[in-house]
Amino acid sequence: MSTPVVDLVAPNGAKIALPTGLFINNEFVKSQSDGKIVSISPSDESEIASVEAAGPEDVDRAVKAARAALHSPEWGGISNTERGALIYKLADLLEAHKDTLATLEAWDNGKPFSVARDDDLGEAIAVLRYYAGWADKIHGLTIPTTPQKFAYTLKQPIGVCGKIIPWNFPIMMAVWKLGPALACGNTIVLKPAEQTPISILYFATLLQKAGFPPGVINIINGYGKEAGDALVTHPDVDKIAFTGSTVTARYIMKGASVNLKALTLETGGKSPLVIFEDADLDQAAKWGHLGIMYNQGQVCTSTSRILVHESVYQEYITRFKKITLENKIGNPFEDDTFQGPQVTRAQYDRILKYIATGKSEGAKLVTGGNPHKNIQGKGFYIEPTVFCDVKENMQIFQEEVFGPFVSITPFKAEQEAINLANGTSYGLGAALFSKDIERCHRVAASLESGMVWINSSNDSDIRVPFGGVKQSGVGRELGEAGLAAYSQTKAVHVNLGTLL
Ligand code: TXE
Repeated sequence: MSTPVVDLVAPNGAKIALPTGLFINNEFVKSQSDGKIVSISPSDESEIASVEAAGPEDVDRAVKAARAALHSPEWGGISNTERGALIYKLADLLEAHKDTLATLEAWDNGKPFSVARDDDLGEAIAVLRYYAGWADKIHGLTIPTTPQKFAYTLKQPIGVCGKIIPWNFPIMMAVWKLGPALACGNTIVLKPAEQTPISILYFATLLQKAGFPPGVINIINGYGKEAGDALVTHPDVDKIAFTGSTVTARYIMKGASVNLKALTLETGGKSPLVIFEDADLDQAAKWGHLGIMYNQGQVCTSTSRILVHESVYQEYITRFKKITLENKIGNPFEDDTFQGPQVTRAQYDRILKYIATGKSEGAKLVTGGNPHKNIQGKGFYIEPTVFCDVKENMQIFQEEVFGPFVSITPFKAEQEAINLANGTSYGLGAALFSKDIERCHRVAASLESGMVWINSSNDSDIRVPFGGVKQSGVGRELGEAGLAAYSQTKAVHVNLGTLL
């Protein structure tokens, strides 16, 4: 049964016709379990729209559609170049509909509209074009063995890929996972986060327009414990790619064991930023601020622990605080807003709890530490919060807060800084500032993380692998490495003359 399209008028005046159904087989359909998700604006806590939420029967329907599409003549039977052309087409459509997608993103996520349009959508478009270009450059090898044998490998799709994404970059996370999977010829069932269900529905209309055959990409909004769990444990899903919390990743690993699914997991972090005594302090303060406060602090790679050499410690704190106080907190649709509200009340409450923990653990509050009062007195706004004198054994040093919240800790020597940087269960990103090139490379090699930024922070690039070590994840996304997660290698042995 088809589902209603709602006519929305966004806070910036944009009029948007939004489908509300589950997107299965290129149609918007009703949930068989009658599930619903109500999307809430974090800026003023008003209701935006009610959309369908999938139950296990809907997940099964979407998986069947993806399975049927996998070897269909329209998808499995076309050339890699044609698949690339479809992905290019999708990128062009995203570009043409950038403002609408950014409006929906800012509305239910709370991020500034300009960030959604220029950064999230800009990157999503670039990722699609990057992987579209790869589509017909993925190939196996011939392998010399003996004169009696010809051996070669084929790169084949993994199959039906379940994708579970978070709410901090809804469209961008979807595209990070769709781009390489499509380039390798897989089919997809994507479950967005329940906190941000609307931009992805508009995105689904573009999949129809781009001309992807039915069943190749299915998008089912739903709750983690229902739709997410049903996808993870479904026996006909070949792979799960997940971005979210480490706790959920553990459930996923267990659930996926039912049929030994392939896994890519990108989880949390508590990434360090180390500032040595010879650093350019001005640069270190600017990058350090952006590295944690960008996107309301809701970035898995945020450099949320700043470690500063004692000789420049006070000066660094002064400069960091100054930048923090200069940035505007407020309405995501105002041009000069740097920080919008946190995504949900749950995240807002969680951050306030960590602020209370920081105070009770004896860390020194430099600035912030309270809800931010906006004009209407509504919305999930928090003052950017800086704690200094944070000790390694404190909870706020060890646990991911995922908000505009940073801890600053002094150190005396290089090895102490490395030990502190490596002193958590996470290993996603790390950054360091120094003018000593030898030290930069030495320390980069010693940091337990999947990525290191030297003299910057969170300066990732779609052509470079992204992912973590330790409890920050399994596998890599982006770049050529991101393709490895979406094809499997088949070895073919051809007997050229050994008679039995
Ligand atoms: O994450 P969840 P939440 C971290 C961050 C944040 C915390 C909690 O610290 O404060 O996680 O956020 C789906 N089976 N990150 O609760 O639960 C869920 O529906 C299958 C870091 O939002 O991990 C959503 O689609 N799926 C992070 C996705 O998992 C399940 C981004 C993420 O939700 C499931 C987000 C289940 N049992 C949060 N339970 C990053 N790495 O960028 C939930 N889900």
